[in-house]
Amino acid sequence: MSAATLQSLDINALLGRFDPAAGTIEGARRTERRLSDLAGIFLDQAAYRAARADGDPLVYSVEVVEPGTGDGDLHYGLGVIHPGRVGREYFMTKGHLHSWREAAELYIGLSGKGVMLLEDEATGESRMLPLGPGCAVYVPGHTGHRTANVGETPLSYIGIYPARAGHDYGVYASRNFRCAIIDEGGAPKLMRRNS
Ligand code: S6P
Ligand code: ZN
Repeated sequence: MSAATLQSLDINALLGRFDPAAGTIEGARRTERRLSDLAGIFLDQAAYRAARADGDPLVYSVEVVEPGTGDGDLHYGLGVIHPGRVGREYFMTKGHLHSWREAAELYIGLSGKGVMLLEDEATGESRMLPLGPGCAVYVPGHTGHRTANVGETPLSYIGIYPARAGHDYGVYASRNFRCAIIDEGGAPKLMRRNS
């Protein structure tokens, strides 16, 4: 695959018009994740079953722009996580590592109140960082990342990553992150899982 050049990209690839409230970017590819897509990631399984009995709400959406596929190209996505809880955990993303493990990513908070859970793949060391207006989070390579909405309004953010990063969901589908983010007295807290 050859890298994108100024001549080969049309205006829709060069100019991204986005709406952080709607979670849309003109011409972007959209993915939606509902509560039913997140089975098994929450600590409190009874609370998950109770929430599912009530329906299947939209938990988050991502709209992705992929202008080029060369090694030096960038992709970016606009994510919106809706407010909600399952037990003491917040609505959150599935979370992933990049298939090309070296790939870093920059998250820029646009609205709402969020946190990111970062997990070093080699050591398992976990950190929780704030994400919201005025906060950017740098996710280094070899680092699993998950985002949670810890507020009462939609959390929107943009994530920018190398075009060749790819998404590896397999690791956390089989063993989940080592830590969970739970609501403790109205504030998010990082807590080690037992399993
Ligand atoms: C992509 C970037 C984000 C996520 C989004 C949803 O590298 O990290 O756009 O795709 O936050 O999370 P997930 O884990 O479902 O892809
Ligand atoms: Zn990522």
